[in-house]
This record gives sequence, structure tokens and C-alpha cells, in this order.
Amino acid sequence: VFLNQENLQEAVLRIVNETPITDMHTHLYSADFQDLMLWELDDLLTYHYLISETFRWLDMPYEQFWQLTKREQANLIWQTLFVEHSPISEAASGLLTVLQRLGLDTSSRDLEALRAQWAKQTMHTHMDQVMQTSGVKDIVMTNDPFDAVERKVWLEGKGNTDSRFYAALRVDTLLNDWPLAHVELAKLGYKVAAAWTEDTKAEVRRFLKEWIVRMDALYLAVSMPGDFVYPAEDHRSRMIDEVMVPVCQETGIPFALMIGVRRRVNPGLQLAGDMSMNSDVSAVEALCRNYPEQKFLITMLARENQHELTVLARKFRNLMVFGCWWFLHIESMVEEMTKFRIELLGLSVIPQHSDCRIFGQLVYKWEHSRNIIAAVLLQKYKRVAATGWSLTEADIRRDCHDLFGGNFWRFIGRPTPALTPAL
Ligand code: HDL
Ligand code: ZN
Repeated sequence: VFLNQENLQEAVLRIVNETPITDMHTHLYSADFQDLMLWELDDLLTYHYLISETFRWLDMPYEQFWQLTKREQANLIWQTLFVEHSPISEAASGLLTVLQRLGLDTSSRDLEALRAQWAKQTMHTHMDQVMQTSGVKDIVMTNDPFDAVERKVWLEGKGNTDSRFYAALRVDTLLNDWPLAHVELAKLGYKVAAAWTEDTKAEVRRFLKEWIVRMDALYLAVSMPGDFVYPAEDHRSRMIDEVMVPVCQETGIPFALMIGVRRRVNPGLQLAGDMSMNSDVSAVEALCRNYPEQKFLITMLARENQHELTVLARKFRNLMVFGCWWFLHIESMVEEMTKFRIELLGLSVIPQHSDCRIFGQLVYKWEHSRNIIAAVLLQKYKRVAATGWSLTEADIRRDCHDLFGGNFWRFIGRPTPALTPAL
């Protein structure tokens, strides 16, 4: 079917909405990880994005909030952000999108009634319905071997039973908290010491390789503070140069760096207390130039870094820019970033990931993002079609396949997982 100015809009919206998604960075877990797998309504309400927004209306001391039960916290968040004020922030309206798409009665503001409706689901029916509704087919987790609860599941060989889930090996502790890391590694039986000796480096490499194999990790991941500079005469640069990159080269996996967080600027908010900060893109440039054979997945947290990072991706084909991360996962930033990324990189980018922590969030984070990405694509296809270029549905299907998963699987050097036939 050849497309023209008239039928282009319908075709783009339809194809974007039916393209299966690989969500390449989330904090979701398969049911294998039991309590780490969050999906309840009170989990959605106590999402740390909503906690920080709620505190802006409260005089309550932080400690008093943290002493409440999860249900009491959820009640307070509902009362504050949904009843006493309109739920129009990204995270608040997102929760309503989830309720609506799962068929709950969003016209009632009665949280008890919503909880009763929610309780009709089981975790498994919920997972199936959320993946069906959101169009997410493959979910990449964030897997931290320094987390005792998670480590236990992997060591029992139970981490990989759900083929919809994939692992990413998270190494923040090794890079950002070496004093803790070497003590933990020693407890796990690795012959490491605080001193950066050849034996210590070899043991950290052994630790990483064992976990990459155990998890079948798709990539190595770290979240870096905004003051990350590279190269530098510091632990991070030594760990990157002498351990992380060699291991990624040997195992053939990308290194994902998520740069620009300033942790716990307000400790009272706990997980909700992190801030973004302007970071040094030249660190990414140095990594990509020093290691032309190493693939880097990069996302940054400050809006101010986005355009420069996108231009850098024009210079280094081993740099794959991904997602609108955290405080950038809002309509205005997703639109702004997606436009200049496509204007500069065409279709060689991973436009979005969800960063979900609670399973149902897949529904809103992807519905909101698909709508924005579709609108940007439509504008760009219209401009191309206006030149007389012949566009077909197959072209758009191919392009959307690349954006919503194909680019990721190709970049990590694996085939895009086959679409499991609809049961
Ligand atoms: O470090 C990260 O992976 C961040 O995404 C943090 O987990 C952050 O708390 C978050 O959930 N952002 O969406
Ligand atoms: Zn994350």
C-alpha cells in the first residue's frame, strides 16, 4: 500500500501501536524473584515519583511517613495527589491510565472500591494483561548480585525461568562503592583486597564473568553520578579500563552507562531523594574513542546534556543513545528529545525505555511514549512524502521494528526474539 498525505496518519498510528516492544531498561522482576516482583495497587501508589510529589503538600516529618504501613502511605498519597488536587502530573495521570486500561472504574475516587476491583486479578493474570495491553514483549531487568535477596534466587538457578524476562548485570557497587564492594566480594569467596593489585583485578573480572554467564546478562549496567569524569586518576577509571571493558570485550556484551544522578540530595526522601545534575559528555567521548570495538549504551539525566550527546552519537557508531530517563520521562522532554534525536540520527536510536518499578506502569509509560513517538514520526514521514518519496506500510513497519526493539537486539549482537505465536 503506497501512503500519501491522507492515509499516512492512520497508518503511522496503527503501526506504532501494533509494534511489539523490547523494554531494555526496567526495575521489574519475573515471578521467580517473589517479593521483588511488585504489581499491587498500593505499590503503584507508593512509587517514589509519587512520594516526592506528595511531600510537597505535607508538613509531616519524613520519619513519620516512613513509619506508616504501605497501605497507610498509599492512602495518604491518594488523598493528597488524587483527591485534594487533580492528578495531572506525569506519574499521577499515568496511574489513572493504568487503572483505565485495566478496566477499573476511574470515575470513582473511592480507593477502597478500586482496591476491591484490583483484587480480582492474580499476579499472573495481571502480568499477561499488562503485557498484552502495553504491547511489551521483552523486558530487561536490572540485576544486582550485591543484593542478597536477588543473589539467592540466581544461586538457586531460578533466575531465568520466564522467557519474557532478560537480565542486565548492574555494577554500581563495584564502581561507586569500592570499600563496600571488596568486603562483599571477599565474603563471597573472591580473593580481593582494598588494594588495586593484579590479583584483585583478576578476581573482580572472574566475579563479573561468572555472573554474566549465570544471568546470561545482555549488557553490563551502571548508574554514574554527574561528577563522573573519564579518564581520571581514580578508582572508577581503573575499574573501567582494567576490569569492565576487558570483561565486556571478552564476553561480547555492551557497557551501559546512565550518567547524571546526584544520590540522596535529600536523605529524608530515601529513594525519592535523588537529583539530576549536568554531566561531562566528554567522558562518553573518551570511552567511545578509546574503545572503538566496545559498544556503549548511554543515557544521561540532565536535559542540558541531551543535544550534545546526540551529536556525539553522530561521531561514534559504537555509541547507542537510549531512552528519556527518569526526570526526562515526561511528555515535554520525550517530545523534544525524540524530535532532535530523529532529526540528527534518523532511525539509529533507541528512543525509549520505561524504567518501570511496578509491573502495571508498563501500560502508561509505553502508551504515553508511543503516542509522542508516533506524532514525531508522522511529522517526519509527511515531510518525506511531500518530496514525492514513495512510502509504504512495509517501510514504516520496518522503521518501527527498529526503534522499538530491533536496534537494541542488533546493537547487542543477538537476533530479535521471535514473536511467540499468539496462543
Ligand atoms: O539508577 C537507575 O537505574 C534509576 O532509574 C533509578 O532506579 C531511579 O530511582 C528510577 O527509578 N528512575 O526511574
Ligand atoms: Zn533505572
